Amino acid sequence: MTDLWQNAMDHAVALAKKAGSLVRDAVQNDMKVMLKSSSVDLVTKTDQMVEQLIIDSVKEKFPTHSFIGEESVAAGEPCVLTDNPTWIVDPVDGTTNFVHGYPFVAVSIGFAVNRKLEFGVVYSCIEDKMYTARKGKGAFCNGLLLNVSDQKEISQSIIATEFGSNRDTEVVDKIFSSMRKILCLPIHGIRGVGTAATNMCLVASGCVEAYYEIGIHCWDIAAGAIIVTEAGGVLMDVDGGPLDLMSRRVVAANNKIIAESIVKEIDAFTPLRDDAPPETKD
Ligand code: LIP
Repeated sequence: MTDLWQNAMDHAVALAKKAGSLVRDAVQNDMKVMLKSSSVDLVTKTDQMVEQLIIDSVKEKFPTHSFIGEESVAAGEPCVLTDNPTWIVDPVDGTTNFVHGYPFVAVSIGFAVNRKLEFGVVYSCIEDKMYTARKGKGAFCNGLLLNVSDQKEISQSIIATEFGSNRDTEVVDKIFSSMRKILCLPIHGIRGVGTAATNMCLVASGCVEAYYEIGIHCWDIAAGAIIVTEAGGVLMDVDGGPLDLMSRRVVAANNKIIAESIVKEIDAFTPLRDDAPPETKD
């Protein structure tokens, strides 16, 4: 079994490289932008083409494995995590960045067995940074070992977050309220590069202490989650409970002290779960 997952991880790295080079080539050329859940939830031909390339290759090499992909789910495929080995894929994390030529775009491939993450691969393709982690084996960027920051003082920390793609004023008010409270703790600063996967890799790299967001999806965070824990970090829900990949809420931090300091300030809300029955989704 162990060798099989290593084989799958090697394949994920190769796929992420190939996908990343397609994404890099398409930046600023592929301007065919389409809309998904709202006028700010964007998708391009490249997202769809890259996801199809990954699915086809995974199906050929690992025909019994399951697949959850951002664009397949958008096209009506189920989003349910079972015990079966499952690839959880965001072909272009940071689609808005991609469309605008803002230079942070990642291919994110997480892999879970028995609903537990076994490995994660995030390729920040404009920067040419390949982040990888395998359960129990550490996290790496371009082959160099990653460690989270050892900072324990929230007042000495940088926190990453995003505004997401929900523009309901109630939701936007909560996002700003949380940010305001966290900023005024005070902390050194708030950052966000427009891709959840890359934000999580920055936590793993030790240059931001934590990342939190409500409204992300399992494909945005699956790979980054194991990269954070393998770099020594912690994951939790925004209410301080255990992370639930399908809940669309995440706190990833260098340690529990920093994670809990943030949790106290977040005005939590509960988006519709990724695995909610299709008839409950718009
Ligand atoms: C995006 C995330 C980003 C988040 C957006 C969106 P996409 O993923 O990575 O951090 O704020 O809501 O989910 O749609 O570019 O794959």
